[in-house]
Amino acid sequence: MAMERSLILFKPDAVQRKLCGELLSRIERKGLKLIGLKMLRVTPELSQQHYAEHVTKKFYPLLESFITSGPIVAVAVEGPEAVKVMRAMMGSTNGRDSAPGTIRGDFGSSRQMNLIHGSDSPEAAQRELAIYFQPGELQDWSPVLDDQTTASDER
Ligand code: IDP
Ligand code: MG
Repeated sequence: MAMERSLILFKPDAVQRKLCGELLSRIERKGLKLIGLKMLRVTPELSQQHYAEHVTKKFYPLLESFITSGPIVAVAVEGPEAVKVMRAMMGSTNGRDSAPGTIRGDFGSSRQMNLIHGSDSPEAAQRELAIYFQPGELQDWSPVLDDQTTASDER
């Protein structure tokens, strides 16, 4: 099974609404391993780097102004198929379309202010993790409960 990493951001709306604990708790309870965590303020330059694929889109100016509007929390997670697992937990982009039970489905109704970012592929995760974390800021550790939560062929 592919052990993957993903870059997760709790966006400024999640910080403002004091939902960081709730979101982190969902990630931990799902069984994903936290390997990096920090609070920071996204600059316009960082936003353009992160959202390179969206910079030329019509909605980008609004997105940049939103993502730079306040502090965010960056989380690096690791686990079997972590990218897919996180995207499923997040729900679809627009909170109005996201299924109940997902983060975006449970806590929001906006297409832009949708609380959380998660890498959409292992390749994107690698690129995005390098933007937000120095290699030395990611922790290599083995959860002692692994043998209670995952079979040996899933690790
Ligand atoms: P994703 O976060 O689900 O991967 P993307 O399409 O990659 O969605 O868009 C990145 C972010 O840009 C979204 O999470 C959302 O905050 C914002 N966004 C996406 N589409 C729109 C739009 O049409 N209008 C305004 N903001 C948008
Ligand atoms: Mg995306």
